[in-house]
Amino acid sequence: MSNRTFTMIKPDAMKNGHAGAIIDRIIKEGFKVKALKMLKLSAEKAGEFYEVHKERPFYGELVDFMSSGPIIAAILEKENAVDAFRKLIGATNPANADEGTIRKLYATSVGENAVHGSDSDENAKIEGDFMFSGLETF
Ligand code: FUP
Repeated sequence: MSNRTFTMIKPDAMKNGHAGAIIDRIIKEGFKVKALKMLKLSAEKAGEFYEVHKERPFYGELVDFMSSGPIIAAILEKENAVDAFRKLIGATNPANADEGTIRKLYATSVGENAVHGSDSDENAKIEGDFMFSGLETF
């Protein structure tokens, strides 16, 4: 089990002014920040990031949304990081997310759901390497 995961604060949460509260919550939950930056994905880069969803009906909207404004990307460290972080963010659809989770508190809809969290150790590594160079990772 790896102790790292990868997250993005998505354009809806950025636009709605929740980035500070989300980062504060993540740190208070015991995650250590190992990389962090604000950036805007091009449609091409967003498409590449979500390549696994290419055949899904929401792919076009997802790519448009994720390239619609700045995001904050981060690599986080904690014991059992992938599972612990997915528990903290809650279900993909905020309507189904548990009370107190980040998506319940800050997400807009299933498509605009405030934060990303890797779904496996393998993807955490792939996604972290996609967004950060070795010089930016601690
Ligand atoms: P999650 O792992 O919780 O981020 O969810 P998925 O990997 O299943 O989905 C990735 C992203 O696709 C979601 F964050 C938002 C988008 N999505 C939709 O827009 N509609 C859906 O029905 C499912 C996912």
